[in-house]
Amino acid sequence: MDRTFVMIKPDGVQRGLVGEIVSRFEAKGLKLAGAKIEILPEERVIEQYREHLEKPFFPGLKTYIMSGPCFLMAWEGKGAVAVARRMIGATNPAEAAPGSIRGDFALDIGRNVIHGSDSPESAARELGIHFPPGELLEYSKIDEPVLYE
Ligand code: IDP
Ligand code: MG
Repeated sequence: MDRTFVMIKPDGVQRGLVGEIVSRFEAKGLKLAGAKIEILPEERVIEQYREHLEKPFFPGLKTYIMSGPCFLMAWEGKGAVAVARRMIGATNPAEAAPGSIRGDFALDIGRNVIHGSDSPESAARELGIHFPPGELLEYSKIDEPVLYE
């Protein structure tokens, strides 16, 4: 099964959106393999966003991500990476489709509530940054026989 890394950013945590967002992924049928609330240290923010280090928005992005607790999750299921990205919506919430998380809960590209890995390779890399070996669980869930063909 595919796994993806999803993180509710500090604005989402402060705005009380953790339960709503977890609910959406659960209702979709994805399985939670790991979750924790954490204030990220600088090294892990830099690792997470290494492709953006030279971008003009990076200093602001780093300050934003470290401004308070994030809620980190590993979600598992068929096509989990692409499915989660679609549920999260476009990077700029002003353009994100209604029904997506960013489309429903945000307005500003610099405060877009949530992160999701953009490919299976990024997912493996990002899960490795934030969840040490052994922290992600493997278990069966009672809905699996009716969820999948
Ligand atoms: P993504 O989160 O949809 O994958 P990326 O282009 O990878 O989008 O950008 C990573 C994060 O950097 C965004 O989610 C957003 O928080 C921030 N970001 C991207 N572009 C801008 C910008 O133009 N201004 C401010 N923040 C930005
Ligand atoms: Mg990205």
